[in-house]
Amino acid sequence: MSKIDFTKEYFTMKEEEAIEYSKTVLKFFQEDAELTCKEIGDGNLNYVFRVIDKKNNKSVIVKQAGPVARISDEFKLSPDRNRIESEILKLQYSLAPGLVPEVYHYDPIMNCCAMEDLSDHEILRTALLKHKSFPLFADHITTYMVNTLLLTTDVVMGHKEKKESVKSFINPELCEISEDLVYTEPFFDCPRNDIFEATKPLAKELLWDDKKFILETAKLKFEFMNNAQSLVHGDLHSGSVFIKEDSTKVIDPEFAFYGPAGYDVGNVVAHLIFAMVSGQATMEEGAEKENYINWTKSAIKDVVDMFKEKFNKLFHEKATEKVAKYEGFKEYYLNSILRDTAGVAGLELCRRILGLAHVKDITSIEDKEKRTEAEKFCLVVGKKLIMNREVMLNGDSYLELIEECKR
Ligand code: SR1
Ligand code: MG
Repeated sequence: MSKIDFTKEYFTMKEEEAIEYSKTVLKFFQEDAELTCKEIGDGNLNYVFRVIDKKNNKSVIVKQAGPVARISDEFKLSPDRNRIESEILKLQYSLAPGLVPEVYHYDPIMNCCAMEDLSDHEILRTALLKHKSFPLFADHITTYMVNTLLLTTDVVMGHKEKKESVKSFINPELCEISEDLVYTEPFFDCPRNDIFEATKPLAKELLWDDKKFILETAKLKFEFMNNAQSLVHGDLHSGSVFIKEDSTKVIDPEFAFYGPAGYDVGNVVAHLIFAMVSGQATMEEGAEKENYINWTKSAIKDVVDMFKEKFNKLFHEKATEKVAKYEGFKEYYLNSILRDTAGVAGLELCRRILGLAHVKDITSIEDKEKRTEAEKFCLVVGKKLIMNREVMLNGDSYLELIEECKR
């Protein structure tokens, strides 16, 4: 019997309590286990405990949602997001086998879940900061995206069942964060923005003062809020991916909701662009740099092209909706996802430079001039992607746009 009562009232756990929880509630370990625990969360919102039994070589992850975000207690968030995350992980585990960790347990009182420990993997962003490349990443992540996105649309699902799913994954608080931090605040001089001093004049001249551009960000915001197309991950950046050479696992879908499928694809593309920009700014000239930059570019191209190819195939195999099979519909539908992909990639590139939540790829560039140059490049590429989103229909169009922005 535990001295701590985990069944009555929610409280935020410390490492010792996570050990006790794993023993008495999860009953995950053997009697003779020698347990240690470390809080390893490095995201903006939650607490992540890794509990290890060295003696029997077993481990588990306990992830708990706190009542406020770690990045700032301005964000008061319902810990129910942990339910959304657990349910979605379970659903995605069946839609995209092998590409999502296994969830063992969800606890609606402690607002935590227990899942497979992936400590033989590494967070993709951390690996990219060490300039490691992953030739299978584009293949894995496009399988994950096509399966989780297309199989949750009205093209495939029964429409009543899909509407039930939309209801159960309604996620207003986390969506509000994205509506504010991705779609609104970066595009005016908002007090909550966190802008590198040398970048601010360009933000004003290139983005804030351009009314045509600002209008496009508004259109994209309404697309995000009103297009309940697919069950999206909602925060698919390189910190939400665990990776090793031959395996990719997508974690952290707490921002998930029914939104535009291109939201996920655009995030993946944007964070590969951040990795490329970071490598350009920080690596010494030579073969290692050339290989790494070439890999980031091929990954950008492959993500778009493989997504298209697999989407077309799965659509053909799984579409159930009669009208979705009319000639020309698949092309129309896929092109609208590609348009959203480019728009979201552009927004993400701008918001991680100007808004509240940054990315290490850029903030770890120590040389001030190089960081300013990198930030400006992201803004220029971001704006172009948003303004040209209708014609960003294949991987090469991304590489061409990136090259144009270098000139
Ligand atoms: C208050 S949360 C800030 C950011 O962290 C998350 O990972 C999302 O990207 C969010 O926008
Ligand atoms: Mg996260």
